[in-house]
Amino acid sequence: MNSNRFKRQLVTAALPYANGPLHIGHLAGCYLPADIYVRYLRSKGEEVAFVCGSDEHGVAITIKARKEGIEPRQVVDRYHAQMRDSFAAFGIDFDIYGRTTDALHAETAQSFFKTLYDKGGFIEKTSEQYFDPEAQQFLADRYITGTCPVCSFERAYGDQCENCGSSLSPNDLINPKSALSGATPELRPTLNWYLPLDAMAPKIRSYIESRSGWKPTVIGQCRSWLDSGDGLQARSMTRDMDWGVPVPLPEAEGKVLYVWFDAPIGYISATRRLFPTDWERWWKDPETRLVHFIGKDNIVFHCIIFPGMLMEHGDYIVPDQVPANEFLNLEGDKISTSRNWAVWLHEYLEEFPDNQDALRYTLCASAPESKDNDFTWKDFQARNNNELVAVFGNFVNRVSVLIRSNFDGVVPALPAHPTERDAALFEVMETAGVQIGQSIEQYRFREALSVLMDLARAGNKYLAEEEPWKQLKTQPSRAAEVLGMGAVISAALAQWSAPFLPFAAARLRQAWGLEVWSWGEVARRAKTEVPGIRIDDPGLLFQKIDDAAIEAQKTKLDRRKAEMEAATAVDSAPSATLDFAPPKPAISFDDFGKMDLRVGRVLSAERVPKTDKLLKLEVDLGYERRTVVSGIAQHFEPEQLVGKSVTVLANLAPRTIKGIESQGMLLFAEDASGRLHLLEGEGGARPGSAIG
Ligand code: B3M
Ligand code: ZN
Repeated sequence: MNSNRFKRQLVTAALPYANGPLHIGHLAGCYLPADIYVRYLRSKGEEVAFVCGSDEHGVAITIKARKEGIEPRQVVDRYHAQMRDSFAAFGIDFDIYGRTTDALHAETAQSFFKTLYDKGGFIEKTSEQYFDPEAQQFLADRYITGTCPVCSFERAYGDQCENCGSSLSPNDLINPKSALSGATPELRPTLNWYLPLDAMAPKIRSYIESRSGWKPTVIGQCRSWLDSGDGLQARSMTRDMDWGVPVPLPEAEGKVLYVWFDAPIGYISATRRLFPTDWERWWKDPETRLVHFIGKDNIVFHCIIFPGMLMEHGDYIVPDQVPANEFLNLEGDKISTSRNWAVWLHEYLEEFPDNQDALRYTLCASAPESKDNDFTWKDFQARNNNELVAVFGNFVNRVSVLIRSNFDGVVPALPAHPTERDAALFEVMETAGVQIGQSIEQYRFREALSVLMDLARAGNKYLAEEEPWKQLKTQPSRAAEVLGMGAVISAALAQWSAPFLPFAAARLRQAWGLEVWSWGEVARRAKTEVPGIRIDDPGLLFQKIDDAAIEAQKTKLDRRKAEMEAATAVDSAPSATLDFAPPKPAISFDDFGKMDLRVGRVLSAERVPKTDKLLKLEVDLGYERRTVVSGIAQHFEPEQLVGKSVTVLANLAPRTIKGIESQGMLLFAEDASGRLHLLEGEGGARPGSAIG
């Protein structure tokens, strides 16, 4: 791998969708390794920019908004702020954390699109897409539900069946329905702009084959895309949607850029925000190395589609490295936002305050670098207690305490005549710095971290063999030398641990009054500059985590699992075989708040003459009486209702039915066969009680 031909590095981490909080899988998948890489490069004095931001477009956002009955804008504002804060709290040190709803982003993405368009880089194609005649809009795949052709699950989505995992297209669904209105969607023709990936395949293939230093998992996925049955297919870069960057063509009214077209351009627009005047050298100078940290589900977009777009455009450099990670599981199960199976970063911060390094450490030590890996709370505790506390923390603490209590806090001089053991320890230190750096440059962060810990281990072993606490009485001059050695190793650890454990490293450096040293100079400067300095107490660098804290986390997960199972049992048992009315579109809280729902008691009920369906009821609302006409005569005998409590929509505008003014509406539960039922338990509430 030849990195010398580059002058600077532009490092990106995938833009997370702003539709939910961040969890440990995000951190382990790309943000932590990217941060370690960047911190290391900075400490070498390299010119580097670290760019990220929120991905605020796409169906992921509109679905979330619909679920909550709020606007997409509110969703992205909320989660953008939350994600930005979580990243900052964990020390993920971006130079910029932008957002794709930034106006500068729209301009950047539109102009990129326009350049490709003017070059004839798109194919215009009319295709038949599902359209919701009630909601009057085209439907994204996710907005179409129906029966899975593979497993017959009745609530499969147009892009995927969550029951059997098959990936689907909306046309595969049996009995498709719009999730917006429940209507049966119709196919209607619509014009979209396609990137001809099929025609671009040879160029993309030679790009992939000319990469060096890529992980086998990444290259493997790329080849399987290129070699799959029909090879690469043209892919539409526009969508019939109203949330996104508008397609900058007059004939494309009501269409936006495909989120996977605009999101990677988010890296470019964020760089423009960061360096308004000279952003181009980061994107257009072949001496810039572009490195994308991502998770494995984003490989095709970063290794095939985005490079294809960049090559087609012509002015840009292409990604040089795409160190994608595999997935992190949690306690043996796939992390899942919808099933709430995750360790959320904002919750961790509350439950383990000031202990971000412990999580950074565990996630790096067991990062899914070459295969999926599992996070367990037990492992987290063991790594924290047996490695961070018992090895790293213990070593530094012993050196620090002994120097402060016996040498007035002044680091003693190094041995004038080093023993073999002294020399061997320094040897370990010198090679550690080189090895950690090499491993990081090859994106082997676990290996880098274990070399760092081996240095702390070597320090501990040295202390155990020399026993300076005994030498202080028997041979004080040797004790001084040993502690001088220990202080030098501690200072090196303070510098080299910074990419991994930035909080502890900063605390130690501060207490000892050490500046940040350039990576390659650490060993030399530690030896020459540390003896003679006065050190303060850094306090305990790491805190022990007790069994109770771990048990509490496991209990929380168990509880969530039970809740999840209960929910799916209710969901799938009878419901899967029954045909419920389709869910209605979300309403806002304000809409809900306008409804005046009350408990009413039926005082009398009688049939409305010459009708089959209508009953006329007198209902006591506590504060007044109402006459209500209700179409329930086929479900209840009038006398069956007298004395019963019912739910009344009390502020529905009066309507005259068969000459009777109906002053409200009664609500009942309807089962799958269409029969109405009184809600059990309504009997307890006083008439007039508000429901809500
Ligand atoms: N937001 C997908 C994801 O969060 C997408 C990444 C965009 S990177 C340009 O997994
Ligand atoms: Zn299925």
